[in-house]
Amino acid sequence: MDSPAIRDRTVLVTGGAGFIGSHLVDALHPHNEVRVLDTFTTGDRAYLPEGVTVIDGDVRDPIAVQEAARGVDIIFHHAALVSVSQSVDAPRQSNETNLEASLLLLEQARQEDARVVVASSAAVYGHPDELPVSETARTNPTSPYGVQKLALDQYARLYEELYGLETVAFRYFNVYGPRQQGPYSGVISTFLEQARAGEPITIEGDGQQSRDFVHVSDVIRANLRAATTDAVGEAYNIGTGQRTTIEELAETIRDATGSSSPIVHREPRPGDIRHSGADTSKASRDLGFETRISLESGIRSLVGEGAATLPDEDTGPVQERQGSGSFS
Ligand code: UD2
Repeated sequence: MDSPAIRDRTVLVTGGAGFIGSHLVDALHPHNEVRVLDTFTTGDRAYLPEGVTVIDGDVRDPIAVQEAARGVDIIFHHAALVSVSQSVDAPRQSNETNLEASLLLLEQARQEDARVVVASSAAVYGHPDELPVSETARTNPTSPYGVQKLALDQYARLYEELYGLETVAFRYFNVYGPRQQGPYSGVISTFLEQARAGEPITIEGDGQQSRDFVHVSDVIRANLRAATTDAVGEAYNIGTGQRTTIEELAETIRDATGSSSPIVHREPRPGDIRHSGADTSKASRDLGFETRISLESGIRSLVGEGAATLPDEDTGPVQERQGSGSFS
């Protein structure tokens, strides 16, 4: 899947200094006028290339959103409180950012007649009834985060139906890659950190639970597709279709790093989803979405981060800034 060129557009990336958002900014810059709206709470200015317009503000703030969205052609909405457990502890707080602010943004997009690509989540499915899970499967979120993402995903569809706003919702499975860091960053970055430090790699539960790990560069290509597709008003699974158990992942990471860390088990995470895997045939059919980065090559490139180009990669220049991957 070659990424269609997006050029000479005015683009807003909310959460543009964060993990997925900052890679998207790299892919869009410098051929477009790129704006970033970010609070820099978890995002990092060092990820942003020169020439990008930065609005240091909150997506809940109508003034900041108005300023950021003025005159834009496309909005990629990645600003969110991404922690599922935080949403369980403080549902209203995460609802404000994940849902209410998203509605504000959709309203602003109507004013500007801008296309909007929103970040939904595999969390909308909860414990899937069957695997791989397709977009027509029952949605049954098990956390406030999942409820918020489901509502956003449905609002995106409804805004297309009711108001003719061009929207696309992506239900991300487990995204990983360079720049994923911090306490809510996900199992791959946690295991990598543990393996590098020679500390025990901590599997929660028996390790037989499985996930569909998709590399952020594949996620970026999907976003670029969404910017130009005619298939709007739809939600799409974004994953690889391949499931990996957490135990296999721990072993792969230990081998790739050459670490002698022991693999240990601790208590399972309360409410953990047992298996998660995407049926990506809809995204493949409508968007021409195909993943390029296998989990093995994605992990290898993370282990050699900063040095290597991704083995399967064929687009874009090598980015030189801090923590950058090599794709665009
Ligand atoms: C992912 C998303 C989340 C939401 C959810 C929907 C990430 C980082 N999070 O949560 O935002 O969309 O999917 O279902 O992508 N684990 C260990 N040891 C560790 C850390 C994790 O064994 O040190 C296990 C954990 O118990 C779980 C699996 O690894 O079974 C994946 O955990 P995660 O936090 O990376 O992601 P997940 O699937 O809970």
